[in-house]
Amino acid sequence: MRSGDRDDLDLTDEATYERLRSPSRRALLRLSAGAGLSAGLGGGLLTALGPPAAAAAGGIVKPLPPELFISHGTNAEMRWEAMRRQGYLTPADRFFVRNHTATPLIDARTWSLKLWGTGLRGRPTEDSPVELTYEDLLDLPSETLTASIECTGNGRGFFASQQGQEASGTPWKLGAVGVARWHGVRLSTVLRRAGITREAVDIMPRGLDADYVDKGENLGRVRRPLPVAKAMKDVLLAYRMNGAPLPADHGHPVRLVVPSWVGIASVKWLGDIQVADEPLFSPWNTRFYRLFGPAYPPDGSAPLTRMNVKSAFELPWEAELPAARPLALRGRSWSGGGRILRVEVSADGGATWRPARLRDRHPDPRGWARWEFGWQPSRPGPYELLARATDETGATQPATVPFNRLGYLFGAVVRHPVTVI
Ligand SMILES: Nc1nc2c(c(=O)[nH]1)N[C@H]1C(S)=C(S)[C@@H](COP(=O)(O)O)O[C@H]1N2
Ligand SMILES: [Mo]
Repeated sequence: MRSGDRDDLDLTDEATYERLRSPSRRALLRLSAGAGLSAGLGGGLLTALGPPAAAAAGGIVKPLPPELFISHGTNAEMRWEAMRRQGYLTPADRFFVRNHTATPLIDARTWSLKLWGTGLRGRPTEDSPVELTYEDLLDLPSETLTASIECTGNGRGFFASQQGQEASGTPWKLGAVGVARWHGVRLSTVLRRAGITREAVDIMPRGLDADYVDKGENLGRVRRPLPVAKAMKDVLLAYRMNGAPLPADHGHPVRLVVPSWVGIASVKWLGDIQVADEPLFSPWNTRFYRLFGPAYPPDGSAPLTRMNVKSAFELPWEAELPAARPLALRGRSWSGGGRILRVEVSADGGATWRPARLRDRHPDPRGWARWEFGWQPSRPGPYELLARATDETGATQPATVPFNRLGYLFGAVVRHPVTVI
C-alpha cells in the first residue's frame, strides 16, 4: 500500500480532518488506497450467521470489587490506588469499563466480521457483505501494540468540583483510562484484503451490543465514523489483551483499538464495518464527542479525535499519608499527542513546582509514563497534590479548561486531596 500522500494530508489532525472532509474538498480525500489489492478475502469465508448476542444480566460481566472500582451504573472506573503495585500495564481485572448498554456474550465460533459499502471493490451491500470468521482473522499476520484506551469524558467530575460547572454524563474522576498490550490484526490488512478502493473516505465500525436509547430515542447500535487515513495507519483489530483472549467486557471476540484517539473510536464487540466513498455520520460524531459550550462554535467543535494530556497519582482519593518518613509519591501521565517528556509536581496547591523523576526511560508514545516524586511534608494536616505533564508536542496541562456541556477532555491539573497524619 502506498500511504505517502495520505500521510501528507494527516487526517489524524483534527482540524485538517474536519476541513478536508467537508463535501467541497472531497477530491482531496481520494487517496491512493486501491493499488495492488488482493481480490477479496478468498473462499471459505462465508459462514452461517451466529445467533443474536445475549446481554449479560448486570451490564458488566467481570467482578467489580470496591477496592478496585468505583461503580457508575453501566460503567465502572478504576481506583488509581489499584495501580500502586502494578507494572506498566493495567491488568484486565481492574481495567475500566464503559458500556452504553450491557456487555453482550458473543460466541467466537459463530461470530464473523462483515465488510460492506461503496468504498470497497464491487460495492458489496450490507445484505451480502465480505465476511471474515474468527479463524480467518487468526490466520492473518498479527502484531502486538501497547496503547491506552481512555474515555473522552475521563475527569468529567472535575468540571463541577474544581470549576463549579456541572457537565452532563458520568462524573468520572481520572480512572476511565487503562494501558494494555493488544494483540490482533492490523485493520489496514483486513481493509486491503476486503478490497478498499482509492475512493474510500470514511469507515464506520459498529458494535454488536444492543441499540443505545438516549432519553427515549433509539439511536441504533454504537458506531462512529473513522477517517480512512487513521484506519490505515495504526488501528488494530484486537482479539487478545495482556496475553489472554479479549475479555467479554472489553469487546470479546474482537474490538478495535484506535491508539491516541477518544475511547469511543475503539468499538467493542465489532460486528461490521461500512467502508464509504463519502463522509459518514452517526450520533457519535455529530451530537456526541464534540465540544459544545460558550467557548465553542454554535454547532460545536469538530468531531474529537486525539485525547489530551493528563496525570494521576497512584493514591486513594483523600488518602491518609504518614508524616513520619519521606514519601515516594507515584503516578502516571499520558497524552494522545505522544510521549510524555516532563512531569512536575506541586505539594503546596500550585505555588511551587518540582520535577518528578520519570521511571520509564523511553515511555511508549501510545501508553503512559510512570513517575515518582519524593516528598517530606513539614507538618500534619490537609494538602492538595498537583501533577502537571508536558508531551512531545509541547502540550501541557493548564490550571483550568474552558467548559463544555458534555464534559469532554478535562485536561486541567487535578487537585488531589490528601491528609498527612
Ligand atoms: N460496541 C461498543 N463499543 C464501545 C462502547 C460501547 O458502549 N459499545 N463504548 C466506547 C467507549 S465510550 C469507551 S471509552 C471504550 C471503553 O472501552 P473499555 O470498556 O474496554 O474500557 O469503548 C468504546 N467502545
Ligand atoms: Mo468513552
